[in-house]
Amino acid sequence: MKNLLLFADVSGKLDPTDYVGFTFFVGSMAMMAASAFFFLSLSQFDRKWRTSILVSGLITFIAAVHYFYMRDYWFANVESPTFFRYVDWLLTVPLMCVEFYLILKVAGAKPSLMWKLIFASVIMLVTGYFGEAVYTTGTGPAIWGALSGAAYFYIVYEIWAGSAKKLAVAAGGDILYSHKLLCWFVLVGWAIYPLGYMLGTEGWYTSFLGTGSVDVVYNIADAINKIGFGLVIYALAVKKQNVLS
Ligand SMILES: *C/C=C(C)/C=C/C=C(C)/C=C/C1=C(C)CCCC1(C)C
Repeated sequence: MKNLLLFADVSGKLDPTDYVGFTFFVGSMAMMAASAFFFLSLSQFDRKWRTSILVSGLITFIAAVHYFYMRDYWFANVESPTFFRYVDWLLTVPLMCVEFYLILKVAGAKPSLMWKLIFASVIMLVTGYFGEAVYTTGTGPAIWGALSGAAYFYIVYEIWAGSAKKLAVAAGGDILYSHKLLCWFVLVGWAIYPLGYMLGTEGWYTSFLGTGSVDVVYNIADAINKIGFGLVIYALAVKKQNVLS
């Protein structure tokens, strides 16, 4: 029962200084609320935009379910739920890549663009998992983190300057504007994760921040990126729809 109590540590006591538990709790609520918002707004969009909004809702919904698990895991073990974390990312980050493709489809984006981004995101996350959960000693975290970072920079390059950028410029107007916003999310919002990774790597900064600090960073980043990303898509769909009606 004790892991059903809010902010309870292993002994079952309420702990108001458990910031990790608190951000897991708030995170799960925020993801649920965002999912309800996106799903309930679906019917007001025409078919062209419905898929994008649906994907926004799926991203926050998948995250919400994982947050419920991660929150319980944290309260039961007072340990980072790294495995659930990466399963969540492995499902939601590729969906964020799909969002880029969906909004650029009007400019002629081909599925190959989507697969390129998805492939790079999977490499980024699998190598990141190796560095965070498998090869956690010696040079392991640095090497796997660097590989993960290379895949991350590839995504950044592709959307900021590569073929995705060209399609966005060709589409112009609201699409270009929203694409730019999503690019900023990837450049700034996603950059929070490697910082969390470094904070969580044993022997780097854990001595002065303690265990769990990595989860606070990841939880804040997830809320910004998943919900913010979805809202950019939502705002774009609303703008486009008004133009049509
Ligand atoms: C909703 C979840 C999102 C947007 C997660 C994004 C995760 C990353 C951009 C993670 C990147 C990493 C690196 C670039 C290097 C270190 C290892 C990672 C996996 C933390």
